[in-house]
Amino acid sequence: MKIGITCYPVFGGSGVVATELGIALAERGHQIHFIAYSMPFRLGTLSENIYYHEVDVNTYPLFEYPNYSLNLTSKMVDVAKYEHLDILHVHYAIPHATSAVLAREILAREGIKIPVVTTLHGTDITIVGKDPSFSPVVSYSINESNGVTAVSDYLRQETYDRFEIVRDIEVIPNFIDTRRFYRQNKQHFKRALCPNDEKVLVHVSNFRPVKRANDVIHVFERLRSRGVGVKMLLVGDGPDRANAEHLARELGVYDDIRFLGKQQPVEEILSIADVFLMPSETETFGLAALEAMACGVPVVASNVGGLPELIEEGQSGFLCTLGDLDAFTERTLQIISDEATLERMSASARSRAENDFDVNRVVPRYESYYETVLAGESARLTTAVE
Ligand code: GMT
Repeated sequence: MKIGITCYPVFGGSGVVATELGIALAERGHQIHFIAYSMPFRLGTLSENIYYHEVDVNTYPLFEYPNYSLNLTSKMVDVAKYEHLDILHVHYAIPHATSAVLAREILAREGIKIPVVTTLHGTDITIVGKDPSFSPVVSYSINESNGVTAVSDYLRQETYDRFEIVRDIEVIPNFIDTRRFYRQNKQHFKRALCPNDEKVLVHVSNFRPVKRANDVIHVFERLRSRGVGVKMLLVGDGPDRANAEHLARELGVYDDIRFLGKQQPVEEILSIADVFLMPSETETFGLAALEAMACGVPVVASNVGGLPELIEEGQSGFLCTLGDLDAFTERTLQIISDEATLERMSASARSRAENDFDVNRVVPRYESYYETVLAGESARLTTAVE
């Protein structure tokens, strides 16, 4: 198949999933055309079967605000027509699904048929979608797509609850390349960071308020004040990073925390971690947690959103009440204070990633969904789903 993929190419879970999907589909023999405003950051070098088409966000003086959505639509029309695409797969409802639906209608006038598959990732529904003025556009773009997928049961239900949806939504979870994400031997790195054999806590996020980065600092401080030998690595950057650094200084734990900023490859850092902390207010899936699990790192996370679909309580990690810092501290301690527990949970985390979320198990589900959509069999319901 010739597949056009559009995503936000910068740091962020939806861009990562879209890029990894394109790479995996290309390896399986499909021709992939990324259509985005910059090269997706996980793409690395282009290879056979992978093409990149840049969307120019023009700056003509009359347009005080750049017309990203229309520039994207125009590029989709162009690429679909001249590269003879079979399908457009967009990640994120607005504006990507909206642009794709418009491109499909424009192409239809020229006798070119191209179905649109939209994958919902979460913040397009749970955060952006909260602005009521976007609601009709989001509903329209979902309803008018030829196929729609969501990354968890939770997100599927949220979409039905928040919007006027009159079509089916297929759940296809996120996935991980377990050949790339595995526990590597990074003992030299571990020894340099932990001269006294301390345990290592890791948090990876974009430091937006929804990630509750300050909770991670509080948990660390509580462990330190109980005399537990721990260090912490914080990976990523965003609006709350400065707050978190400030809090760490205020609580007197800054010297035992490393703020590493945006890092590639994250799997090397995860390879020396003992526990991954994800105290988020919501997560539709929690891709960063899955990356940690594939590297054999148990996760202590909030019991919210799609996280219970990923983390099996007491096996690959623990789920705590949102904001319950005592629970987060106790559960982390439970894992790191007993070698047998740590080893057992580390092995369970890896198995969970391999057995249920490996790229080779999940990507074929996208392929068969494309076939369903191309055959015109994805259902458009006649009434809204409750
Ligand atoms: O994590 C983010 O805030 C970025 C965001 C995105 O849309 O790029 O991530 C969402 O999609 C990821 C990929 O499907 C999910 O793994 C994240 O859980 C989800 N984030 C939230 O729901 C907050």
